[in-house]
Amino acid sequence: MNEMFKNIGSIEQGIIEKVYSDEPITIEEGIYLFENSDFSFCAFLADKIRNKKFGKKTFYNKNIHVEISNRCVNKCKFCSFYREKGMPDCWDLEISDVLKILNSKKDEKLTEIHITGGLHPEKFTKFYCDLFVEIKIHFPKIHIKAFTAVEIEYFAKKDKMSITDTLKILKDSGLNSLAGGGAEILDDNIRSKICPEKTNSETWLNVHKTAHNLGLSSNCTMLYGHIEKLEDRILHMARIRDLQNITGGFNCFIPLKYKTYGNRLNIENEISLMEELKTYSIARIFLNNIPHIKAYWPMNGKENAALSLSFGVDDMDGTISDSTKIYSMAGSSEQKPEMTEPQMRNLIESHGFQPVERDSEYNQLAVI
Ligand code: V47
Repeated sequence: MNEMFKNIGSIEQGIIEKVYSDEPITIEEGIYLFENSDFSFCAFLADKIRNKKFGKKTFYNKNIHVEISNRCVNKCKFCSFYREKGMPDCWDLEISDVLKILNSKKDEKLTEIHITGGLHPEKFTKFYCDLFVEIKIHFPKIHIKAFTAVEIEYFAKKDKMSITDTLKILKDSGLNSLAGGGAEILDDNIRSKICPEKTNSETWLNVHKTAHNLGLSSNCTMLYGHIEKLEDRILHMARIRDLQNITGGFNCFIPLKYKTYGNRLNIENEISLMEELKTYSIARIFLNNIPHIKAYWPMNGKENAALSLSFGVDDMDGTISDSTKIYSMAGSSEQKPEMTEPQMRNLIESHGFQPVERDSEYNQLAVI
């Protein structure tokens, strides 16, 4: 046991013992970390876990995020992104537009396209199948990570299909994995206040379970720093940890700090950087069965994302290629989110870590 922890209480002792022997901490211990533990205690343990798993390695990929449309039938109160048809900043890409974007980035040798958007009132599953088929015809090697559980449920309802069949036909058309959004906080009371029309918690989990059973891996997120209590963050992570124990299909967990600009949730202040870093640390400690913790830099900024590498984070998402607007429209400091590969590597190195290019399933592509 580390000398540093000689004079601490018995709850902390119990947590340390579990962390050192790779055992999950309990929900009560997780809540205790948020409510009672020092920032430095959480940071120390999260860094220990990160170091044991990956040393200084920090993963990134060469990717592009394409938001195919910002039309959406849901009106989530935290969302700054959706627009009605005809509004000046409403967009609606066609398949040819997506191919044009990919062609314009040919020199960047992208390995992944991340596709999401709103719940489009007029498009059906077939449109997205055709999109995937066309992408794979022109870019056969690119990994298609697309859609959240919320979109999958919407497509299934629109086309009167089961979740399983919807996922199967998308997979047969080229879908390789699911994105982690739409989880928000997996508590239906909180959801009724911040996103009343959205997929409920059980369905969100069930879509991921079904995807994992079909051989599609996925990510998971947590939108925090709004009306939820600290314990809700742990209860959210516990539901994810439980599903991961069954399927093992989640690749990474992405905490997304609520951004206040341009939406209707009416919360004045964003949580502090300290709280953000403590949340990353506790996620790393609590989610002992999720391989990676990702800092999504278009949301919290390059420097803060790089700082989080010392607080349990080991993944920086990717180079992004300036095509995502969810966070610039919500007031992020990154108004044109794009990094070249050398810039990404420099950022990671300048914080004392070792950049490692990965593919979408976290296989290492190159190490220097
Ligand atoms: O589901 C929306 C969140 C998510 C705001 O899977 C907001 O690799 C903060 O899920 N403040 C979409 N957050 C983005 C997402 C994502 C991003 C990067 C990588 C991956 C992945 C997934 O963004 C939404 C919602 O939880 N969000 N509005 C806001 N104002």
